[in-house]
Amino acid sequence: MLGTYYRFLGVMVAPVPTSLRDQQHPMIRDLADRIEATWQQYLDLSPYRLPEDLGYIEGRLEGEKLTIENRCYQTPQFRKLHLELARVGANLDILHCVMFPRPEYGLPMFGCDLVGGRGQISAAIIDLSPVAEVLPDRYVTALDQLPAQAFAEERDLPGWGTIFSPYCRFIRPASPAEETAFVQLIADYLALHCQQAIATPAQPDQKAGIMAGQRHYCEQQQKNDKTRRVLEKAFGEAWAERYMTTVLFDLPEA
Ligand code: BLA
Repeated sequence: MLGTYYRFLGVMVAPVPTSLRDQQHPMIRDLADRIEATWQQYLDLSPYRLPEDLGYIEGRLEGEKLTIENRCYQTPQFRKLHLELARVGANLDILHCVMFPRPEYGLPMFGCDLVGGRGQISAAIIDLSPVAEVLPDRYVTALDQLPAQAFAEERDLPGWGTIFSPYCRFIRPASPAEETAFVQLIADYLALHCQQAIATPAQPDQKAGIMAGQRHYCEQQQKNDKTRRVLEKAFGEAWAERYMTTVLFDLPEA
């Protein structure tokens, strides 16, 4: 997380901390800033402890350095807010974000992923995914009120993507203007979700069904071979399995 130490008046001085995001694709940097600002605007954040060794991680993928930086919070409505930035050498830039509601709250799963390399974002995905058959009515009403957005290159969802809602958008941005528009779209989904979440009462009697829905969401996401491959090549199979099941898509505790 820290840059290299430098010498000042003959003593070694700790550098100003730099964040990985300052080196990443501008779309990733902008979205990371928007996500954190929106969380702070609407939610009552407190720290969330990741397993000791999994906050900041470095590995090697085909001779290139893989760096992962995690930011996690919890709130009264969410057991975990997870924002992850990752970079492989200068070739692969990733933003991954998932908001896990507490099992007393019948809220959908907010998830987004930006994947890019060599100056181009190849995959940009956003969804509010239901943990029941369909999204709550008030989400449908609010999502229908967002301005319609067209993008030149819509991408097809993979086979495991049955968890996504009809409001899921998966694109390859065709221009900087589309990158900006997609960041705005994600920010709109996020603000809508935070507003809904803080207005939603807890439903302790629905806990079992909500947990089953979250478990299904996580199990499907764990089938994303593209994510798994990147992690396996840098850290090995067992580590990738542990990371995918304890940090990226951990199941709610019974
Ligand atoms: C795709 N995810 C990808 C790709 C890579 C990663 C390399 C392929 C990019 C492309 O096809 O252009 C890698 N993503 C990662 C890694 C991490 C990550 C290493 O988050 C974390 C360390 N993925 C998510 C979430 C969603 C998601 C929350 O983490 C959706 C809400 C979706 N990523 C997603 C989808 C694809 C993808 C749908 C395309 C998969 C495919 O086409 O097979």
